[in-house]
Amino acid sequence: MKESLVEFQKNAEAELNSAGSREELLAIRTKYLGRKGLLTTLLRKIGSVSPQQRPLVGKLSNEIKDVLSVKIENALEEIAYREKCETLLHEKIDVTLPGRGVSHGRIHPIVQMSREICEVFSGLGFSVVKGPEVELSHYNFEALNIPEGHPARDTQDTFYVEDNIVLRTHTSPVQIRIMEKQRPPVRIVSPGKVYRPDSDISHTPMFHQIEGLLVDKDITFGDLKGVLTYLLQQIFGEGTALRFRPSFFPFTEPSAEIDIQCIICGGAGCRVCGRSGWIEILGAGMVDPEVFKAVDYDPEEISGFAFGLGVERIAMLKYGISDIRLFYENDRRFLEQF
Ligand code: 2NL
Repeated sequence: MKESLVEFQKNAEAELNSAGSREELLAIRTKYLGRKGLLTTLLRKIGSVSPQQRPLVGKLSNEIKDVLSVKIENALEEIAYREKCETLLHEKIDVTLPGRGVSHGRIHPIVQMSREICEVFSGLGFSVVKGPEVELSHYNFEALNIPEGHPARDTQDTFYVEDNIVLRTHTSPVQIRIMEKQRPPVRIVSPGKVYRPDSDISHTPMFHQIEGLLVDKDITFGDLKGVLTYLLQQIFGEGTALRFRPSFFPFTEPSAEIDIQCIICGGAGCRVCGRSGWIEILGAGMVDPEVFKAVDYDPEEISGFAFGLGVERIAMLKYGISDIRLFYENDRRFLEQF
């Protein structure tokens, strides 16, 4: 029995020494030490050993089992170590390579332009006010002296949500809502998105508008002229020449359109200004008494001026952009210039 065990150990070690892979080592462990392995088979014959010898044989078999287990364990670890070295040798990481870089967003040029304009008015004591984009037609039309049947209310010019609910076509309704709640003096500008069913190189169905309103005792057309001249000189430069032309809006009387001297050709005449040398930039006027009556202000006691401008239009002129759609294509090569 003892000889069989020694022989068993010798065979197992010989196989172990020539084993090169993890699979071979595992197979050897199963073959020699497994539950149905050779050692188990050998020990079944312990019955034939004399009772005095049995403990010695038992001890020897345990020692052999331990020695073999440790050798297999060590050989497995050795293989794992070699594999790891191999991996590290091939999977080199170059820690000196530059990183991927974190790109950051920026404020959209239209929002930048809108903030720049609002800041001019904040400096003059105006408050910046916001309101809903889905609006009752009362605030978008009636209160602004645009009665039912007026062409501006046509479905050609307005997005209707329901019979009496529209996407606002200007930000004036925000100002009507403020006047309803607040007595004069009122000094506000209302920036925001507005909607009209238009689409070409100078119109998008959504665009940004800023309207302004100043109401107090004794406000005159001279105040309008002074404030808007100051605005345009802040935005386009001190020397910018302006032209005030008579015009018409249902909500102002008298009304004016304001042109700046063409900043592309300096007034000589070009494609941008239609050879006239002037570019329309603002609409404005003295608030119509009908509008004051709609918000319960007394037109005999107070007066005011109001104006409206398109932010995209101003940004296009200021930065020489010929197609409004560039603002809405999200091409980073365009946006990153601002
Ligand atoms: C334009 C013309 C304008 C107004 C907007 C206004 C607002 C109230 C009362 C009276 Cl609450 N008027 N806004 C006045 C004149 C012109 O906009 O061409 N916008 C792009």
